[in-house]
Amino acid sequence: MPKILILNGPNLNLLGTREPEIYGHDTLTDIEATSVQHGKTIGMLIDFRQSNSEGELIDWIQGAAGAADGIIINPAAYTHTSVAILDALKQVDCPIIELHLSNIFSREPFRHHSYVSPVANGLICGFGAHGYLLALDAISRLVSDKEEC
Ligand code: CA2
Repeated sequence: MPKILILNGPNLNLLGTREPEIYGHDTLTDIEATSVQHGKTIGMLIDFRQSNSEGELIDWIQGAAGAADGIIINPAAYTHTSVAILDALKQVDCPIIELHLSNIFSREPFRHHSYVSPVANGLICGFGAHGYLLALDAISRLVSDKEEC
């Protein structure tokens, strides 16, 4: 069964507690549960993680080599700042999907640029928590043609 690493960046552990008009009412634990369930339905094993630390996210990306078949990443604010996450993702050989709950292009101009997009196979944004399921459907297509990272 293909293994998919879902990575979540800083402050996403606060989901469901503040700014529901932007990020929705689901907590990250809710999103993990629906992602794991959807993975089972479509035949993929989900490893769901969150960190507030850039270094830890990079360690996890590096650790995906040979261990995961695809990466879905919501880098949160690091989307707009992190050359280090870009460099780590460049070393990854498996499909990568960039994911955001909100539509970053309808928000402040500083959110319109992503360091991750150039190395992602595709970008899903603006669909709230449902975006995680859309990303799983999309990556399941991509991994069928690919080897591990
Ligand atoms: O829309 C997304 O998923 C973002 O990646 C979320 C990031 C933001 O910096 C990106 O531009 C877009 C922010 C995550 C912060 O999440 C919170 C959730 C609840 C309360 C406070 C922060």
